[in-house]
Amino acid sequence: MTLKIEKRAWAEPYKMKMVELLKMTTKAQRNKALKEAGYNTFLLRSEDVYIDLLTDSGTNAMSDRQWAAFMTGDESYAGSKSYYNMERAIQTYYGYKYVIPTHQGRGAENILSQILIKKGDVIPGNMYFTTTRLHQELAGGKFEDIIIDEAHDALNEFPFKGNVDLNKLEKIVNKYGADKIPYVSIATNVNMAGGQPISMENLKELRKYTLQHGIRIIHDMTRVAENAYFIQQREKGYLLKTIKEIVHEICSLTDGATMSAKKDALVNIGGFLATNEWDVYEEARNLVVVYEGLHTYGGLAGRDMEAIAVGIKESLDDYHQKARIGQVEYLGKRMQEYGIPIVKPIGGHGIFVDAKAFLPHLSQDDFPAQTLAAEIYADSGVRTMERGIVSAGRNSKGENYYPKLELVRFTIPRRVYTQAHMDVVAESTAMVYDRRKKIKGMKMIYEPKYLRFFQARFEKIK
Ligand code: PM9
Repeated sequence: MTLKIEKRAWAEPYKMKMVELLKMTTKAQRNKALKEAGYNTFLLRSEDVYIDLLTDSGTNAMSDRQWAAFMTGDESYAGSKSYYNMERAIQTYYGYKYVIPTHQGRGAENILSQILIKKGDVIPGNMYFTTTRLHQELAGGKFEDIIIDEAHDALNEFPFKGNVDLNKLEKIVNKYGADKIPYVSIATNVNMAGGQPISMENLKELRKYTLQHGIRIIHDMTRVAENAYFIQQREKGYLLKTIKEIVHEICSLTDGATMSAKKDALVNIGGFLATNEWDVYEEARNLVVVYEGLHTYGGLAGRDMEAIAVGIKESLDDYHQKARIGQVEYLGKRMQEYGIPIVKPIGGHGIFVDAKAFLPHLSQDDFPAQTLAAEIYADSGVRTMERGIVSAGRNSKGENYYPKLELVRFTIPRRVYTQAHMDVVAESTAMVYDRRKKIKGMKMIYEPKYLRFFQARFEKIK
């Protein structure tokens, strides 16, 4: 009786009932596919991909209970009972009063931005997100980053890099006036910072400040349960609280939300807008019919709304989040064993490799993260995504943004891959790291007008 194990292993709270077979490719096939895709991993055909870590968006495996709920979907055009089931889940678990379904997160962002933002308004937020900022800009607003400085430093180990710097917010309020700020945009588990959480303490301080100035907080709750897991594990006083309780508390500190249910809520499509304000709801109910569909389906089938209702509940299970984030940590630690530079602390939905540190001989104009994502695909068929200068796009004057973080995101879909898959990913990245000095950059040869990272094309620098 002398065996002592410091930290017992995590494992998935499910087993497999069905598997999806994958095509294995040769290096020559992958090089051809890459060239045809203009060296943009978004333009690859998924059948040419072995392990797909492009995104955790809509790529989750649904549970047997979600598939069973799918069969109960009520496909009535109006007043579907599936809508009411989804509405009840959102009201019960998140606590928001009014709910508008949308086909995915950006559908909710579009409607909300049109309702709340006027030309000349300013929207402070804890780091930009691509679609969110674009909708704010299209509605006539301007995004201002108020995340703490630590978030822009890949190596800083601060446990809550999603926090807001209240001094930065105060400067913006003083400069523009509170009446020019329709809301502060707060993401839980900040995607572009590397899946980094905001603390409850910081959110409470922000709530206090915004109440004093009559400013709303709109919550991008796409990965709220992952944020809650970090609060439970890292913040004083939360270890004995459940993820369900923490999520409810987070939402209670905000006035409304947009959500891409394709992430935390464990479905393949769907989203919603939620608000506690009747007037905003009333406007959204009017606008949703223009862009999405009637306010009781918003572009979704009844079966999708049933799956979301069940997925929300499953996402709040403590064992689920422990295994989910356990897997992300496992990949991060494997990469660290090989000395690969990654964003620290390890975040919630993936590992973010620091492309500037990986390829220090490339300038940001040589697209180091884009280049690295292409190299990793060529090595092993593992698909990742650029989160750097290409994703950041251009400002209103047409100049490139130069984000401090130039990252490749290895995003892990929920309940899809095994630990052995993670080993393959780590080894492949290590092989590319080993020959990093020989890697040359790329130039952009086609740039679309909006969200260029999705469709831009590149060529290797000879
Ligand atoms: N995020 C992601 O891969 C999918 C599209 S962008 C590559 O991370 C946040 C924080 C997101 C997000 C999507 C959306 C938009 C809003 N907020 O994709 O429209 O991470 O459902 O959601 C993606 P939809």
